[in-house]
Amino acid sequence: MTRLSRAVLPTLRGVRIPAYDPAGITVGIVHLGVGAFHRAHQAVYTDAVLAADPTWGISGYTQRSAAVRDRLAPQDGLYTVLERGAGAGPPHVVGALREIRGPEEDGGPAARIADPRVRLVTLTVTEKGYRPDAPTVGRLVAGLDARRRADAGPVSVLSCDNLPANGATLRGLVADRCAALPDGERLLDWITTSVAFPSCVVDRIVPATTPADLAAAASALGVADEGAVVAEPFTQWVIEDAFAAGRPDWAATFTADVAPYEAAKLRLLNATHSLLAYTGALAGHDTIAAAMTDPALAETAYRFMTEDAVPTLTLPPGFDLGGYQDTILRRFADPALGHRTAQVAADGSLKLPIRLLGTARDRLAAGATPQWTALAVAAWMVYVATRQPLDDPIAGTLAAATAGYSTPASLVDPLLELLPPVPYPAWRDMLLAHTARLLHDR
Ligand code: CS2
Repeated sequence: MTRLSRAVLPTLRGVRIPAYDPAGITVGIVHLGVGAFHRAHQAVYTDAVLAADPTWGISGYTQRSAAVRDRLAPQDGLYTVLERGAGAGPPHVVGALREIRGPEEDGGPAARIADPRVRLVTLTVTEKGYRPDAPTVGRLVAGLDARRRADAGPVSVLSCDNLPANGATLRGLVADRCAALPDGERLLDWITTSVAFPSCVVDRIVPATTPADLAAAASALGVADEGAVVAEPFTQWVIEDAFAAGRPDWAATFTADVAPYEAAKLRLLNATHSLLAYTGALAGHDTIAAAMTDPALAETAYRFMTEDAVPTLTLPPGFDLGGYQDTILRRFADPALGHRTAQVAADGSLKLPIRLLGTARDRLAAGATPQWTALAVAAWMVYVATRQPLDDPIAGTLAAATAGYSTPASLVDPLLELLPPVPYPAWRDMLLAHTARLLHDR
């Protein structure tokens, strides 16, 4: 079958194609981590501005394997976003990704970051990418150093991952890395005056692409697309408008402070997602939508949000909380996406502290009993003990900690040691009660 490429664009029918000639676009953004999420989120927002401003093309670097490059390079970087679920639009071919390279190809992203035409570096490297031993920050710092030496001017670095204060967090990691370098002080001075780290909140559910999705793309397009991604119709991006060298005119929400949006998204959407992933998987559900068909789990999700998470939030003025919660539950329940519980359950050791433990601490400090939060963490504990091999950067440590558990305490206590502290005796008691019940029900 013919492959998607610039040459076949004019022959495609019933498909949205770029409103510009991809060959006429120059690179203004370097992106680290060209996974499905980037391709269905930031690249789509950028695609929409390129007809009016062709200077914001994306140069993408994969962070681990070069598989995405191998799939996109023969297609001139083009790929399709297939929307699934209520309100889905037609297949959409995106042309924003103008270059795609493996992590260390041509010396890695440093030379590109040092190009004066580049004014923005964006990242989607997941929670794992911000671990102190992860290569991402080193690559970014090398790029910023190359840019300073080249006198290429100010630049912004925009983290698009699900972390609290993602901009400030990344700035802190960059500063730590600079402090460990021989010439780091000069570099840090330059970064302080020339590099902005705005925060942002990203939202779109993008499951891992399956062979069946690629087959669906081929039949929709009439040509093969090895880079297609599947996404829900919903998409949202709230961005702190604090850039150092301009930015694309994305159809996003720009605001002075993203913190209230970020807490709502992490503590309502992502936390409930994790709750459903672990409780759903333990109940034998393969997908989040299947878990939502179980009335007890759907009610758990609703009560977790309402009773535990919402009281901890300070919402932006005029924020429609009821609508936000309903939309989340509706998105999770849409059976068209096939988002796997195992995918959301991955990397729990990094996700739980961000999504659930803040809510636990805030509620316990207020004298409340965050039962549903405890259920989510207990379900993770039972999942860790019973679903080997785990997909988690500390899988080995988790397996060793839970090997040979025989009682709730022998499961809960070693795992509590591996999480940031929630220093309230009631917390451990709740976890013991929930794990006892979950182990009994298995
Ligand atoms: C999910 C997120 O995989 C996960 O952990 O909770 O990827 C979620 O789908 C997105 O944040 C939605 O915006």
